[in-house]
Amino acid sequence: MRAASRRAAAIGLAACAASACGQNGGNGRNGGNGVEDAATVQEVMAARGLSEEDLLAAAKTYLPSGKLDEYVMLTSGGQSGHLLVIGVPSMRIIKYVAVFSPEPWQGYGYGGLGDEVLYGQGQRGKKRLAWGDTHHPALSETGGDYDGEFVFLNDKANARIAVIDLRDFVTRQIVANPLIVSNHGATFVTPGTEYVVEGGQYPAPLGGGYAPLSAYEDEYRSAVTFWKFDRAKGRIDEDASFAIELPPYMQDLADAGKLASDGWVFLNSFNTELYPGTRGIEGQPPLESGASQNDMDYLHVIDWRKAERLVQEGRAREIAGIRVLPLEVAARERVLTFVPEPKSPHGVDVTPDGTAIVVSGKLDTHCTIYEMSKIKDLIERGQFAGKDRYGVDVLDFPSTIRGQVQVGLGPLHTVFDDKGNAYTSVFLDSTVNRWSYERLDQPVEAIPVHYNVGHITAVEGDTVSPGGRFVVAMNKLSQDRFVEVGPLYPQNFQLIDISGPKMRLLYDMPLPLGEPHYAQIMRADRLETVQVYSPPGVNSYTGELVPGAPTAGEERIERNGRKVDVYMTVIRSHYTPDTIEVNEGDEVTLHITNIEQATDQTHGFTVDMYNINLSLEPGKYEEVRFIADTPGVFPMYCTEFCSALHLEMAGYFLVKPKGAR
Ligand code: CUK
Ligand code: CUA
Repeated sequence: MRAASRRAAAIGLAACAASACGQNGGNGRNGGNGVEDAATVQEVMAARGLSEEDLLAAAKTYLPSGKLDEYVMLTSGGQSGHLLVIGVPSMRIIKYVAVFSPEPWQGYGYGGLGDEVLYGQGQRGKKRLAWGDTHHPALSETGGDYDGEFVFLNDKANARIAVIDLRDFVTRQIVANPLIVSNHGATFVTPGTEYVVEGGQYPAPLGGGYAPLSAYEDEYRSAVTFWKFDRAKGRIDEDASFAIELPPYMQDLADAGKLASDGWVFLNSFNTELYPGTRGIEGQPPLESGASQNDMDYLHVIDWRKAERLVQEGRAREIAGIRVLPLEVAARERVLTFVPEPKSPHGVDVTPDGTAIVVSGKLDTHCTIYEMSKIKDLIERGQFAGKDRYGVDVLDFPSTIRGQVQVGLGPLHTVFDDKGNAYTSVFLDSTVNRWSYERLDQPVEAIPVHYNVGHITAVEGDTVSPGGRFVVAMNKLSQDRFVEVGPLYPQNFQLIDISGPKMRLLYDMPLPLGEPHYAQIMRADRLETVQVYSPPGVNSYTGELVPGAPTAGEERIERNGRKVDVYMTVIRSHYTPDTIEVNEGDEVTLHITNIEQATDQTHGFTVDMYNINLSLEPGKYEEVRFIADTPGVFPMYCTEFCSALHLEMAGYFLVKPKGAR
């Protein structure tokens, strides 16, 4: 027994299984022996047991020092509440962007101006929300292509949406949806980013409040919200936004139509059984099985342009401050139409040309491909197969489809390339399947992935002009892929080369920060970022120059009774002033400008024991307000190694105890 497993047993954990023990202990899989003497590629291959295919994969992903990635992948950070930026094809992590959770390196949530975004505008309920369950980032689009300006991100757990500005990758806005209590079909944008779409998931009384589960069918509802995006301001305009009331089915993923389907939004659903769980009644099945009885659920087909018009005509009523188009109006005016979809679907994805909608059923082995022209035609002609219990028209399933493609067990999500191919993640089979969405009779090619792939993402693969070349399988499980680090495993992102006639696996990347769901891959040259805030004194959370932000020569400490205002500048390698003395109980406001204008000259700032930490990028302004309630001597210092005299970049914050002379 190896020492490590003896210790694990001794502390009451299960001794690691044979497979795991072998793995960390040099079973040859990390194969390094002899490589130090290898002088040629052939010798390295022999020493490390690499095949030609391995070398090819390395050559396709490796970037020599100083070379940049062609693409950036923006991925949700799952339960971490962050957004991640990863270079493709190198799969190097470039940045975590703090969105719904505090992040000390970025000084987000530790006393500075980011607190207003994180703990101010994004709050709802009585508990302070300090995390998000992020699923789907959506890059802003112009004409159905990514434009590199903004990215939106949802928080499923608290029904919130964030706006991140891609000029500096800073979260500018968090909007809480007062109508619903959870979302999932979020975020998705219309092709011109007119709206950021947020579909609800678990129904509840609209606008909050209580209703017993016995009133589920009558009083519980869902909604899809169309958040109006004001591009010039870079903000969601809540007053110009609206929602559509939906039946209390559990809505799942969404996608916006484009080109041939522009003006429409598609939203999946499950639990058309309207089963609310056991309600504590003995013998009732759990929600899982109660919600999986019907053979078909409803694809929600939403005419958002018509909805927008009806709202402008005053047909909405206001709930919790949002204009909501009532379900009966949406049904009568055919803003909302249903198309049956195979049992408990998950992903709904519109093809690049907008002519078809691919729905993948978790409990079905097919992808169902709906034809937009058929759906539109039937709606226009008023030809319906029936109505649901809420009066929504239901189309005839066979009349709406282009066809079905058998892909395997548990298809989830589909993305596209530039050659008319679709790529579907197949969860239970653990494969990525390539098939033609134009010629449904073409054979399906499968490549195994490791393991249990959720979402899948392709280069610009959900736009009107996909880039091809790479797909990333976002796998849920990673056992036996990486060195074991305990029972919580990373996710495994696998980079797949799709450029050739056969798909090839290139790279495994552990993703150890939450469980990302969706990601988008964009050409890196679409980004136009700022390197410094100029002129100095910019609040990075508003993007605006702050009047009165301290500049060189204007540093001072102003006292007004119990209020102390400190106007400080920061430059290599000192704070001015570097001594602040206040009295216990004083209300202190620090106004700090990093007056550096040189690239990459970031300083940090902390006041020890006061839970304050700031990141001061060149030109950034920060403001911290707090009560000096703990007397004592507290070093303030720079938390970013910025110069040879970084350790000297410090000072003292002194709090004189009450009654001291
Ligand atoms: S997802 Cu949200 S449960 Cu398949 Cu888009 Cu992971
Ligand atoms: Cu400034 Cu370290």
